[in-house]
Amino acid sequence: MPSAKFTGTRLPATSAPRVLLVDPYIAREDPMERKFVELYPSLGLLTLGAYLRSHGCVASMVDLTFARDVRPVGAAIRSFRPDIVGVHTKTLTHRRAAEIARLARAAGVQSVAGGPDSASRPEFYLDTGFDFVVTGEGEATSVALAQGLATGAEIAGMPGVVLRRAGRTVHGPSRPVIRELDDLPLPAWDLIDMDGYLERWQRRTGERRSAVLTSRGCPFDCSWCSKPTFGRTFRQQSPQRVVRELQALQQRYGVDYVRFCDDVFGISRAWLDELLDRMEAADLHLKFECLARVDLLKPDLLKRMREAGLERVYVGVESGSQKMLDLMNRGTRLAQVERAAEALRAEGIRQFWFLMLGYPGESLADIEATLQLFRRFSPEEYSVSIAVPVPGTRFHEAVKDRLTGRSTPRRRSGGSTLLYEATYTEHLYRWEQARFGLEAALGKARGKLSDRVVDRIGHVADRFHERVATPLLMGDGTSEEPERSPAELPLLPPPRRRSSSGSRP
Ligand code: B12
Ligand code: SF4
Repeated sequence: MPSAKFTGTRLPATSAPRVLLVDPYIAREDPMERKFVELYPSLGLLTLGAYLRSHGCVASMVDLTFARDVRPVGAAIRSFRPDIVGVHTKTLTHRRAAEIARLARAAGVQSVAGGPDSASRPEFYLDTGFDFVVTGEGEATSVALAQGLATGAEIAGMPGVVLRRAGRTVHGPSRPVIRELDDLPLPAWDLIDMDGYLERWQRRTGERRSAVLTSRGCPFDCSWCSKPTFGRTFRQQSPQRVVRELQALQQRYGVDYVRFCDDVFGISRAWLDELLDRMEAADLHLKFECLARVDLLKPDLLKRMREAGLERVYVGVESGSQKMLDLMNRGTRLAQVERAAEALRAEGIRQFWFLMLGYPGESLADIEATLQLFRRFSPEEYSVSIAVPVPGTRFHEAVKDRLTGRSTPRRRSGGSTLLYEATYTEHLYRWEQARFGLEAALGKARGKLSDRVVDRIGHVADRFHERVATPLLMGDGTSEEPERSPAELPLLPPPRRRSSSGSRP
């Protein structure tokens, strides 16, 4: 399957390295999947597959998304006989990844981990049985690794590779990022069961939905955001290249709805205008959704985007308190949130808000401000989670002496596990989450019930919250954190201030 484009040292055809890529995510094991997670294939693995092929390797892939267990990996190792098994990692799937590393080892095949989780903690993955961890962008490193193994070259010290030698962890230097994203081949969709994804979407929504990435990285610097792979670099594909990918998805797979998966979509207005022009000129008639920054969502742009097919926008609102937005180094103003929410409503575009509770420095008054903002704008969809201190972030650095010892959120808790000793108890944050649930339900009930009844229920719930729930759930000896200015709060090396704003993926 090696294709025409090749820039490395070409190996004799017979020795083309064989790489088996694995996505260990099993949807049926994920209780969140039914509620929130929308299924899309891993674009990282599909791009790796295409890149490996175009650089003289033979690539195959096992996507466990629709599987029951890891057995398809064992079968593929036997039939495809790879030289190396490469596993995509997220924290959520770390146990499955370890199981696959063991399977590979038992079959006498070496394994390599790559992706956000192994990039954040390579030692952990080497401990669980992987021979190598690739950090940073994987394209050039996987080709170098596969070719190095095939030719018996020394891997220790190879850029982007972490491994063990005589019990010692050896980190290769970091590899420069790919400057020109247009040089990357289109994702190798044929490596997976695209119809499995598309038919599932069609049954659920009537649309054939797929994901597209137009950029890598994010130049902003929110205190809790982990960016192990791309760091603060930011690179974009050209609008022409994006349209080529959209056309390929439409022509080959009948895709009619696209999720732009960029951390922040359309950071440059000029770029976005050109993309919209080109989508129009290509007569794509696609519907789409994206995640955008609130200060980007200007009324005139939203009108254009809606006319071009925009249906839903994910907005990282996070908090209704300016003090908290500043502590998070979001760079956003509440006034921008309000203007964006109004403009989205005016254009009839669905809004999905991300909200966060439990960030250091947050008082009950700040939570209340967030609830009031939520009440005022009543977004169509939302997710309210308890802040997770991810290793490598300034938030984690600030609370690392106060971690509860739980390593990851319990999935069944729906993003409600408190992983550090915050101002209040986990019960209190869960109660606050429930209040957002009630608020959303009351919002939906308006129109069906009279406003008087809805207001009455809201009023009773507020009284219960103040008089019963809060005193009960504050925890032993925990009292409401006194109001302090952000400068007084115990937050970590002060972030470099930015003039621009950002939002969470
Ligand atoms: C799009 C997206 C989604 C989509 C699609 C998921 C999918 N199937 O990939 C949806 C919305 C479904 C989703 C869901 C979830 N996501 Co998500 N998602 C993203 C997002 C924004 C982009 C992913 C992407 O395409 N990146 C671009 C590609 C090119 O990068 P990449 O995948 O990292 O791959 C490169 C390298 O990492 C490396 N590499 C990757 N794999 C491998 C394997 C090998 C062998 C090698 C050598 C190299 C290698 O090479 C690749 C090319 O350079 C990222 C943030 C981000 N910027 O990456 C979060 C992110 C990956 N998601 C995250 C999370 C937590 C989730 C959920 C668990 C959230 C939830 N609500 O439950 C679920 C898990 C579902 C699942 N299927 O796994 C976290 C993962 C953190 C972690 N440590 O685990 C991220 C990093 C966001 C964050 N900062 O918190 N997600
Ligand atoms: S804007 Fe989004 S991706 Fe960028 S730093 Fe903030 S949360 Fe992370």
